[in-house]
Amino acid sequence: MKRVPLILTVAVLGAALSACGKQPAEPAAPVVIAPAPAAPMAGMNMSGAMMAGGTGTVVAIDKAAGTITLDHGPIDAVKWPAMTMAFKAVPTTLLDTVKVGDAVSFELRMAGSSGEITAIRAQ
Ligand SMILES: [Cu+2]
Repeated sequence: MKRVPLILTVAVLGAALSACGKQPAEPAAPVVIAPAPAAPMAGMNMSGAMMAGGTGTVVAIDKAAGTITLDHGPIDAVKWPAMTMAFKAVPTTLLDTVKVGDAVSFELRMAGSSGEITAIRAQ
């Protein structure tokens, strides 16, 4: 008679603990863009837009779309792994300053889940 409640208590406690333990395992958003005023992050400039710099290789330039596709290395400021992706270039005159195959360094102004290239130059 006395063991049943004890077993139930242990089972409930165990379930609660395992549910609790799953919390940190939930996938976090890979990139947090919205600047949190209470917790300024490294790389944020005075205007509130987050800037991030990186290096990579120009994979493609799309003048109609105004984008430069970069095979870029990790960007620590926004916790991005290395990847290949297209960025809008602002101003679009940046499209003419590099060519496919160039090893480049660049600056991004974070916008939404991506960013805009605000500066780029061949290394
Ligand atoms: Cu990327």
